[in-house]
Amino acid sequence: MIDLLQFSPEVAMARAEGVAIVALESTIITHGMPFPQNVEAARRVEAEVRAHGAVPATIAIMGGRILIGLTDQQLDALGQAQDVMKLSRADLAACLVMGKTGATTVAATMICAHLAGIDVFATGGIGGVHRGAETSFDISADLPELGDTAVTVVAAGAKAILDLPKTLEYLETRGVPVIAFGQDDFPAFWSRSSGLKSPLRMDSAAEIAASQLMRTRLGLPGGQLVANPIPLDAEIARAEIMPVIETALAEAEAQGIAAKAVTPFLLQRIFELTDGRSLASNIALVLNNARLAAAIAREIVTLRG
Ligand code: PSU
Ligand code: MN
Repeated sequence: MIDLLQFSPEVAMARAEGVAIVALESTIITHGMPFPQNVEAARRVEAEVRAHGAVPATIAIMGGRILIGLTDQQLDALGQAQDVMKLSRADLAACLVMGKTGATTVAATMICAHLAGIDVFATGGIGGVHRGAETSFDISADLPELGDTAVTVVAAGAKAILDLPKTLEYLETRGVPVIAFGQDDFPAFWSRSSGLKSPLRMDSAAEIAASQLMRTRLGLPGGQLVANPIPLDAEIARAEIMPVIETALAEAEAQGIAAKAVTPFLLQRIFELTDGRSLASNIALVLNNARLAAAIAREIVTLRG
């Protein structure tokens, strides 16, 4: 395994010294934000993790190896690369064997983080059950991954491009704790509330860390979804974002966008339709998640002693 994983110098040192590490995904860089804002945002998120006492490990696939932590040059190259594969559980092995460049989604990042012994992962939004899933069968592989792989994922909930009630039902079926941080409602990415109550609520990083370790003690596989509401000053009102989402969804349907292409298509259209405003909010919420993830990772290090 160790020759499949390639640790950046910074992450290798953190491992040697027992410093808390926070995993970060790369699909958000290649398929979630345009260049050059994507690379700039990725750097800011890494800096935020460092500023809060942990070391960032951005994960991607290059040259047949799983990179755990990217150097500045690798991050820059990834942010501009064309034809990067979007990797979920289904494609990870194939990408490694073919020696292609791949960006990891939430599901694939969880798998790689777990292999690298990293317990906590920060991102923006997770994939979920798409609207119309009863006919399209489009359910993100992120959801079953949360049921299988013991990593705590900090996200700002899920976007309303998804069917949020069905997403919560699916997570419940797969035994995934969905924990809203500091409020009762499940957040909806740009909005602090989805109008749905979160199954669980916690108000401290220590409790979230302790519950991940308790699950391990109980012999329960799988991770936790921490749903961290976007900061108030970065929120986009529901009334403003919902029509944009409806337009993007209608366009996706009219153009026959399907499978892996759905989420990147919707993200790009929403970015365009809000004149880039959605991006500023997106960056603010990822930074917020990076801070909470760093705090949880530090608590886990303390609890493990
Ligand atoms: N949702 C977002 N932003 C994102 C993604 C989802 O709000 O960047 C990305 C993540 O990498 C997530 C992936 O894991 O899309 C889900 O893709 P799909 O729906 O095809 O499973
Ligand atoms: Mn899908």
